[in-house]
Amino acid sequence: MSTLPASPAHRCATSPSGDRDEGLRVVRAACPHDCPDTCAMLVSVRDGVAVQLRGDPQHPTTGGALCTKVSRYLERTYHPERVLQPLRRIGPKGSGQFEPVSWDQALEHIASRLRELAEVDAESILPYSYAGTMGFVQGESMAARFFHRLGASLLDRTICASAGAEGLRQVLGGLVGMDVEQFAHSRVIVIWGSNSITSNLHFWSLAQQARRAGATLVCIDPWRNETARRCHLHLQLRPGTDAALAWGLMGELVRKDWLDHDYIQRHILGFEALREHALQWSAERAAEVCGLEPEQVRELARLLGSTRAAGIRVNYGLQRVRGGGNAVRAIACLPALTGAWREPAGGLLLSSSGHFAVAREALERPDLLGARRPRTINMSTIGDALLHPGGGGFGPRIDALVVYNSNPAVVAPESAKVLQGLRREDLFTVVLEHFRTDTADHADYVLPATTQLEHLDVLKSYGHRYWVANEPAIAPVGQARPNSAIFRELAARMGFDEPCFGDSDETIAAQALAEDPRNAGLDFATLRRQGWGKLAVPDAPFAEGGFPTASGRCQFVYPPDAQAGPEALPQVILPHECAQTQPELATRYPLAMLSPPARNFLNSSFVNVESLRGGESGPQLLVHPRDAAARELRDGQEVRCFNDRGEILARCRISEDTREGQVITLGLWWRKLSPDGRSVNDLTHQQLTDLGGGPCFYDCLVEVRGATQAAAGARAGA
Ligand SMILES: Nc1nc2c(c(=O)[nH]1)N[C@H]1C(S)=C(S)[C@@H](COP(=O)(O)OP(=O)(O)OC[C@H]3O[C@@H](n4cnc5c(=O)[nH]c(N)nc54)[C@H](O)[C@@H]3O)O[C@H]1N2
Ligand SMILES: Nc1nc2c(c(=O)[nH]1)N[C@H]1C(S)=C(S)[C@@H](COP(=O)(O)OP(=O)(O)OC[C@H]3O[C@@H](n4cnc5c(=O)[nH]c(N)nc54)[C@H](O)[C@@H]3O)O[C@H]1N2
Ligand SMILES: [Mo]
Repeated sequence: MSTLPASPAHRCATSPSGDRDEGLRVVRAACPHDCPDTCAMLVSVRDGVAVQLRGDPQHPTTGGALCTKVSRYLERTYHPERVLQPLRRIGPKGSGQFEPVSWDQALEHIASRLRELAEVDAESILPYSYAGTMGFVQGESMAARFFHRLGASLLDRTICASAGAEGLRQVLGGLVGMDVEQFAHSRVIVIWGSNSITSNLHFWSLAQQARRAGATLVCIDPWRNETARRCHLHLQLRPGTDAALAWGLMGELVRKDWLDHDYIQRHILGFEALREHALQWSAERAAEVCGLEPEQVRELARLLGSTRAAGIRVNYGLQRVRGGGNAVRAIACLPALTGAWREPAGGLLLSSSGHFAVAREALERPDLLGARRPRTINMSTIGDALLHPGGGGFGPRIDALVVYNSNPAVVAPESAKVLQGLRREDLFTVVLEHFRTDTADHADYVLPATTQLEHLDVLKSYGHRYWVANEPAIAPVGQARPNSAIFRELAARMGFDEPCFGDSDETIAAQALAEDPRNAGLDFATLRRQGWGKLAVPDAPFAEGGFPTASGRCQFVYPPDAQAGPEALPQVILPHECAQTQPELATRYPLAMLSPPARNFLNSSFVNVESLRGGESGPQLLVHPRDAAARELRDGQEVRCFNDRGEILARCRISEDTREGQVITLGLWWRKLSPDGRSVNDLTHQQLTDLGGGPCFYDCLVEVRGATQAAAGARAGA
């Protein structure tokens, strides 16, 4: 048992060696990163310096273990390249030339520029943020209040999950599903569109427990990644064909009558329409679309149809293609057909975030807009929005961009346009950051932000059911300030005098937890003491139906209408870029490119941590042996991967882990830390998903050539 007393900061503690250490303080923290695991952490502090960081052994899903990257969080916090004071641009846009200025000068100038713009039209100002930290205090609270009060354009935060979220909402009613801890008891686990060992490590530990107890593990992924290699079955389908696979499985379940008729009758809307349509999907037809063997489809249907405790772990990897929203819809129908929801260890989990009762209105204060209804700009098309004279179609041009918790110069699709936008000399850009990222290099002002060890916060999770509190462990490094403090200070300088702009971080953290039975009576004071607390949500939330949809049923059809026809069912929508939908493009660019997360990075975070960057050894491109042979590529050789939008250089890795006709490159390398100064989103496009307006990162055609061959070709052509 832990010897931690129940207070936020413990005056003395047991040192790692086990001795009582009077100078050591252990502080409860939460991993802030955009990851389903949201680990509870313990930080040891001596003389004001954080000396050790570890997973909380008491927290059930963290289980005392952190991933490789977050166990290097001290290296990141004390990194010699942290931005330690406010910086003002002195060179051309994007040159990364800055001079230090005082906080007072920086904030005064920023406030006066924003005031000037707001006097003409506040919608010319755009916040740009995502999940650099998932905390409510340093995320959308004081910042949201500030932009609402200002009347700035609203940002649609679509860059990661909006297609899947909308798909799931249509079927289940929200981001709800299995308790991840129950996967330990599943008999069949299907890992669908996720490299769990990389991106959901603590779920993988639970899947391992299940496997040791005899469970069958199945992976559905176009890449034979490290997770797929460790599963019993791997269905290595063509990217963007998941909906067809789900229909093939439904066809089998219906034909073989592996259905829970009682559950269907009581808790499903639209079964008749689905049944008829499913009968048109033979295993052969699905296999043909997906590039699989029919027997693989039948085998998986048999597993799902014969196992109640079958848990499907879907992750966001499969919804970054045109049909991503409908793919999630189709998959989400499966556990209702077989009655798997009756079991705590059966059903599906994409995200647990909808189980948390969050007081969003109290945090974000949309009421500060008053009667104003500013336009909304989709963050996934920021490149077009910055370049459009009407800021993306309607309203004024974007004249000011305030970036926090995000790195759009690397993470947003079609970088050439994003960079061209960021390089506009008439765009006023403020970036709140820990580091001089590629985005920060384009700022007029860079403001130094605190890391998780330096500020207070409270977090929910999208992978488990615990609220987690984060206590500051150390004083801010250099002159860094929390995002919340920066927006509070800007609000004061703008003359915003509503009382909510005076709320302290403690007050905001307390506001985050809504009064709601799901929060199990938890409040921030309790969380601070305990570190974390679990929601009161049933182990098997839909054992008796009760889906949070309009109809209260699991909705196979949308909009929900008992008479709906096939058009209301989940659709099979092929990628924007593939041989079927764009045959001409596919003759020039025949290879589908995937760019999923690298194990040692978190999107573009941690790329500048040397010990982690070393582990990834430069941008690599996985090429199938037959594709390599056709292009006379050698393993280890430098290659150009390109299309009409751009090109990147990478080291060729010839491997059967990818499909023929498909190349894979991992992670989001900083441009300035890549040998060629480029990044993979130079190649991706800004077309959106079927639902939710999400980006299509894994729906992208390219061609590959040896780097030297290409140069020779260019000379010959000249
Ligand atoms: N180490 C690490 N952990 C991370 C992240 C990271 O960058 N690094 N990112 C975090 C973030 S932001 C998120 S959103 C989460 C989830 O992150 P996700 O981006 O969902 O990451 P993965 O779960 O690894 O899913 C990617 C997998 O989807 C597969 N895939 C690609 N296209 C398709 C397809 O069409 N169909 C199917 N079935 N599979 C496909 C890829 O081959 C890859 O194996 O993870 C988080 N965790
Ligand atoms: N090609 C391709 N592109 C992708 C993906 C892909 O798989 N392939 N994945 C997509 C996905 S799933 C996502 S979620 C997005 C992620 O996109 P982003 O949310 O932009 O994620 P990061 O790259 O981690 O950048 C977060 C930045 O926030 C900063 N930060 C962290 N904490 C704080 C803080 O407290 N205050 C301030 N001011 N800054 C902070 C970090 O230093 C970091 O630079 O990228 C997307 N882009
Ligand atoms: Mo994400």
